Amino acid sequence: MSQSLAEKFYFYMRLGRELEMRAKEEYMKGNIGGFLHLDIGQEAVSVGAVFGFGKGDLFCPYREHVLALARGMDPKLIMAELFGKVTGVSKGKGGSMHLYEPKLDFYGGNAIVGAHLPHAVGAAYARKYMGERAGVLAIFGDGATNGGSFFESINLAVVWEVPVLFLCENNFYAIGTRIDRVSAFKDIYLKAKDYMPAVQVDGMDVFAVYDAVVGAKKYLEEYGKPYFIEAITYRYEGHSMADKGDYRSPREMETYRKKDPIENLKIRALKTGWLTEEQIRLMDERVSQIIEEAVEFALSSPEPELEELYKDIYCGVCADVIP
Ligand SMILES: Cc1ncc(C[n+]2csc(CCOP(=O)(O)OP(=O)(O)O)c2C)c(N)n1
Repeated sequence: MSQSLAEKFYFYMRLGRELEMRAKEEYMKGNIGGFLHLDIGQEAVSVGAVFGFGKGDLFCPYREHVLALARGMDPKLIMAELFGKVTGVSKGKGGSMHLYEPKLDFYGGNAIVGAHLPHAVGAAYARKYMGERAGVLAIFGDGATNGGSFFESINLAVVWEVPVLFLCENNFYAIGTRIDRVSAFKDIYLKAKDYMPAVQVDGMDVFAVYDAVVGAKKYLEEYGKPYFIEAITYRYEGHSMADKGDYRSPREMETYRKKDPIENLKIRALKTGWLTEEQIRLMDERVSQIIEEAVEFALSSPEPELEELYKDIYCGVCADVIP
């Protein structure tokens, strides 16, 4: 069991990191525009959470590339979306913050901090109303827990008794603002613990995240009520491409780089015999090839036509009023 999980975790974390390193490069070349928020350093949370949760609706923040990959989104469709090409998963009109695919129960990519939390509670309510037992996973940053929509959502999830797993990626910063300047609690799970079961895990350890999420999912299924996990993690890059992230001390950054989720999984997997050097080499090669193909696909895809500007904005009757 641990062996196959280690293989899957390593592959997806590596794929995520490689996709984002390449996206950073392509951004600097001018092939990607708009916002680009990288998950580099935080991959264990994204991968551990998505695989631990299994089936169910997923509501994500704008730092969602690795979450989408782990959910099964094609890297080509992700890369093309970042490039703003018509072949992208959101037809090139959403970009990095708006990867969206209902067929994968993947409901964004949301740009407004905390705005997807009420959506997650609403989706869980709808599932319950229709007699389904599926849970909903809502992922957000520590900064989001200072906003009203966070408290409204955890409150309503308790009142309505709906199975939402609230998963906070605590990387200690909301853009350049450090957590202790804006949050009453540095341990974010304390904000939720009077509402629902709430735990804190090491978000740099993919197995720890996975185990916690598997446990939480069982709780959702058994009791049909919400649950809260805080994963302690760290982003290596700035908040987005517009930010160097140099408000953090070199010592702090070094401390977390030593906890690198991919390197540490590799060391552990080699030591326990879950993976061999050769298996890792083959996976690294395969990842490079997939990313290369994704970039070629994005580069050779066309841009959306001008008429596309007015499509997919309104649905139903409202669509008629658009020229
Ligand atoms: C409602 C709202 N307020 C402000 C912003 C601007 N903004 C974008 S990201 C961000 C920081 C969010 O930090 P956090 O929730 O910790 O997530 P992280 O970026 O660390 O993953 C802010 C304030 C926004 N997008 N939406």
